Amino acid sequence: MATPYTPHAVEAAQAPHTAAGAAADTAFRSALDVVAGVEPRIAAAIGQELEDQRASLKLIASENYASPAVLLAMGNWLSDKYAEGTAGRRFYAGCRNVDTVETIAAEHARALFGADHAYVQPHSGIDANLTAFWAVLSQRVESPALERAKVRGVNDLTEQDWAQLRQSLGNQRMLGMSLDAGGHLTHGFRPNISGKMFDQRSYGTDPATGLIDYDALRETAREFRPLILVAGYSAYPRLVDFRRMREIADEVGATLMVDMAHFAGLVAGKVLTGDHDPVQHAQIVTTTTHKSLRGPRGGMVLCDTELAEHVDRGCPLVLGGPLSHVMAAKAVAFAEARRPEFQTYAHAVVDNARALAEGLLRRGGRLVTGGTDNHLVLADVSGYGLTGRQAEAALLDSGVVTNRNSVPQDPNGAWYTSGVRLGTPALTTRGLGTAEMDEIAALIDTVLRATTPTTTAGGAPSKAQYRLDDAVRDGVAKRATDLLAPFPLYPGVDLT
Ligand code: DSN
Repeated sequence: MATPYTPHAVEAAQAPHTAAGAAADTAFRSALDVVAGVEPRIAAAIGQELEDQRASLKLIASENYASPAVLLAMGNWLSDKYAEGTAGRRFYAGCRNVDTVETIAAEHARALFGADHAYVQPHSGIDANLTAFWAVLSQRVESPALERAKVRGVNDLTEQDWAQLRQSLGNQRMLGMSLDAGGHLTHGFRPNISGKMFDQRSYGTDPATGLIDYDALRETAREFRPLILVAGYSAYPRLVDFRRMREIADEVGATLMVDMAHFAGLVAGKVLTGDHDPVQHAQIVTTTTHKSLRGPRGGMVLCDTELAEHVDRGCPLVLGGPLSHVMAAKAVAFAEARRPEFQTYAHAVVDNARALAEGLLRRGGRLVTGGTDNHLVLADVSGYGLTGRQAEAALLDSGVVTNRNSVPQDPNGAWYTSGVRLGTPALTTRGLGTAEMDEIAALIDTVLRATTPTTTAGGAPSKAQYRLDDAVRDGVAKRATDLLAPFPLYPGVDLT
């Protein structure tokens, strides 16, 4: 029997009747009064965002709700300081407090994940990945063009520079998970800079099971011989065997890099352990800090000691000055994640995702891989006769916030898609449990059954337009509101 999750002690302490709750309420209200004194429309938009978040059934797999302590750590004068370099070795004077903040954030991160080294400066997941790619190139490849890029910065490189750079780097290769199997743009695809830096090839999933086919991946790796094997995903609902990934990487002489942006909270919360813990197996691990990890919007790189000096050159090689106020908030979030309650939270995220998956399957839904082992569910909505875009919009009309997503070999491409991605980190933070997840599955099924594509002028079913029964929409929206009512968001904060 799973331990029921009750909101994190830090959140519970924000209840209106406690001193901490009153303090958070005063802090946010005072801050907005100060903002309103200069630009009231911005204060109003910030306040409205809280109301919107409170009112929506948020199932976006990459979002969460950070604690008041994390949010408040970002709104202060640390933002005013430039601090290029690393703690104790800055290009600016007067950085002692930034040094303190960065050192504490890195200490917490190393302890939380059992990593040799933590670099907490990346501003986002893309920045963290870019830092990691350059670190591996810098460690393993000698190139005058790379040295020039380190001095000039990558933003100033032309297409011709890129071609020369790739050539001078020996046309290095990257093998990552394909986009439609759940990989990420930053894993070597053309719209991202990683696709310009590397010759890229993808591994997919088994069409019959939707699972990673490690034997096929190994064959591809043996033939392609990448410098970097990238593991990790943003839309794969199952466990990844990182021990096996490392064996494949070692066999072909690749560095194993894992992008754990989506599931860092499950690693921190000890859901993903042993073969499923990327930090134990990969030489370099990147993440965002705001998804299942529930910190501020930002990124981080963890790595083995041998890569540390290369990773630490992220700024100024590919990053602007570190955001010291965000590093402070990362430190607070990591401290929260080291508390035992976070492990209960992380397990509840997965229990909730399983309950959501089972609820959809029981009602006839189709899920990629037939279920989930992590925080997300990828529903194939083609069985309802809809595209992902129609399903996403009809659910939004009904107060259920999701995002459309490709399914493997998606006939509708990346814009319309055939899938909807559903994630449980945010609603679990609010305290919703498995019973509520089953009810949410019922609401989703009800909306999708009541939605039909309209036809285009030529008589074909539209991929974007749809008709949704008004009574169903209103009934589901009302039920979503009722479902959220016992789980207030930031209960201590009253901006009215
Ligand atoms: N935008 C994130 C997501 O939704 O998965 C990944 O970059």
